[in-house]
Amino acid sequence: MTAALALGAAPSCGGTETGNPPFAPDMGGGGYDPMGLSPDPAVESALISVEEAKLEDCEGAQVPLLRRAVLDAVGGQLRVLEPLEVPAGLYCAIELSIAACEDPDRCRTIFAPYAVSIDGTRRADGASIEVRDATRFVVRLEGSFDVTPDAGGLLLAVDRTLLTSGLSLSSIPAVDGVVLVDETTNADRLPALRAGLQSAMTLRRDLDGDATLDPEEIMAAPLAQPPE
Ligand SMILES: [Ca+2]
Repeated sequence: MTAALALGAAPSCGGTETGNPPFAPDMGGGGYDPMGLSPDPAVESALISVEEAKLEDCEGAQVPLLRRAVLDAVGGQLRVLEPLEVPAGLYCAIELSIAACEDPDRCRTIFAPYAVSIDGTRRADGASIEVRDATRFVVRLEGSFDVTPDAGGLLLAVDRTLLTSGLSLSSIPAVDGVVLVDETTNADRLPALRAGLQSAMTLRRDLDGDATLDPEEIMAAPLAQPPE
């Protein structure tokens, strides 16, 4: 009993600060291209629909952070329909359930019929790229980060050069000028899309509190990143 209490009080697993009321953290997001790199295909639209995000404390307990959000990795915006309150404290992971928002009553203000929807242009021949994934999957990011009213907001960041890098889009013949990847066409490429999104995402600190991803926030070390 004593040992368990001592473990629970260890600084690396501080958990929640008792006595502080739960609060809804400020959330934002966006996409970026690492310096000197440009994605091929050129990404013109990338919408990622987050059905639910959960924070995980350093003992593995999860608390819901938000529901029904859309991350626009080109427009540089995270729209959250349902922000939730969480206990202030130290957290060690964030899990995102990526899924289409299908309930018209609850999702009418966001257009997100797919879990992931990417439009772009293939540089070699100018073919239009359309990637549509309707299957639910989970993205997990791990790190050690404070979520408190004073620590600053959280940003979901997407490296756009990694989004489609595993799909081998250059090897798919265009049909009427379009390269389509969805549940019925070139569906064997969709697992690589899900792996690509997992590798492309990080959790960042919103240093200036404007809910958008700024260059200095990309230069700073991420709060949480894909597990090794
Ligand atoms: Ca910012």
